[in-house]
Amino acid sequence: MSTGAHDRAVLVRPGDEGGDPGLRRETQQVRLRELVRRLLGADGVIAARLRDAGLCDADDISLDQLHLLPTVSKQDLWDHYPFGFQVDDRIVCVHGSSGTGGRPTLIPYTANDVNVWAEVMARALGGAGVTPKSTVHNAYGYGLFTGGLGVHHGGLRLGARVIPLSGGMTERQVRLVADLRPDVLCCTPSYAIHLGEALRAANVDSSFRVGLFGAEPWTDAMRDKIEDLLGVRALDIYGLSEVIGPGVACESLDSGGMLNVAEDHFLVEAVDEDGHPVPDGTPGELVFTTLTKTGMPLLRYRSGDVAVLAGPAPDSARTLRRVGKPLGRRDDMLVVRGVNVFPSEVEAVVLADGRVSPHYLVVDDRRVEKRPELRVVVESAHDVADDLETRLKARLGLTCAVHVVAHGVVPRSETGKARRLARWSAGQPPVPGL
Ligand code: DLL
Repeated sequence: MSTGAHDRAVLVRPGDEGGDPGLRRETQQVRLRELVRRLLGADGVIAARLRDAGLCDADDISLDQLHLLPTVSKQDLWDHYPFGFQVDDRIVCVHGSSGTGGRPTLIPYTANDVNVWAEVMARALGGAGVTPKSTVHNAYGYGLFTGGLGVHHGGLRLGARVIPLSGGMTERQVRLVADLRPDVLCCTPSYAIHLGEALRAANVDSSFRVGLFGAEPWTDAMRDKIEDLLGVRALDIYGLSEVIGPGVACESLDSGGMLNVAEDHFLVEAVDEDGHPVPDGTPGELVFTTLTKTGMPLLRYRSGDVAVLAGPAPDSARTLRRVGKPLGRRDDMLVVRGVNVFPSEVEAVVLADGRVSPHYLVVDDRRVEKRPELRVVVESAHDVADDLETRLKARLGLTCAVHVVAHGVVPRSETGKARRLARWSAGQPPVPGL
């Protein structure tokens, strides 16, 4: 009898995930007009912008002209905090992200929105080979953060057995891995490492076959570390609360290292800094339109996340457009002595070295204004500094200072998103001994 996750991707909704792209485009067109009709009817912030742009009738809009319509930014959501973008009062729950600078973003969901969310998350899990026989160890935080409940809704929709661990209390998590032998792990990539190390320390074998890791940027080098530590297939899952939460895009076992976008619900574009579309394969900021959401639907939301777009995976039953592993947020991109660097590019170099642990910190040292330095703190028992500096210089075109510290010095986070970047302009170093 087979139990748990399959080693092949399951199509949960063949007509939606595997349907003819031409037909899907027709559906998107219909849904786009319905969305614009809803927005104009609600007469809110987006309606005012549409009218200013000369669009007063939803029937006048076509997919080809989408890129000409006004966008919405995170600043707009803050300016109209808490619910200025809500257009339907049948709200059943609220989620959000803690955000930077202490400014939260709150997202109201209708029952329809929760239904869409469960649907796209069930598809994401199915693509990872999760079946109704699977046991899902869900260590994403439950709460306002969308990770925990998003996976939960999707797991239930699929009929899998979800264990709602939430974040933290790692000892108890280790205990339940030993007792329940879950085959699917869902958590941030940094917590996957933390849990894997805790399992090893406790002499508990990993029972996981597949994992869906996201909520923070991570590289293929990190993937190798996680796969090695936990014996899993490690897949990337992406999403943002403004759009729905996890499930906007997710790798499947057969998606060739990129993430399938649930584009029948979330239309995706990639644009340059001036908002102009970039061709497939060129990194751009992802812009999302929530075609089917009703509580707080967004037209052309600028996510701040940078990634490439591509067509469907050649050998997959899925016919969805794909997005590459997100490189990072536009506002996390460092400009050091004129060179643009995403912390994830540093990760790719650092973790490719087998002598370095997966715990590292990129420090943007601005103490001397005229001479910014990029410092990279790594944990290793070896003197890897010279090698890494040479490789970082080759990859980034930038001289970095690598500092090797002992195991355990770089701060870990048991809950929430990993902090990979520290900005240092004065005072104490972000890590002792720097
Ligand atoms: O992080 C939703 C989520 C939960 C996604 C669980 C995946 C798994 P927020 O807290 O609103 O929502 O944060 C959204 O996190 O704009 C990205 O900058 C970043 N992010 C999310 N997933 C990835 C990923 C959730 N796979 C913000 N790779 C987004 C890189 C990611 N960055």
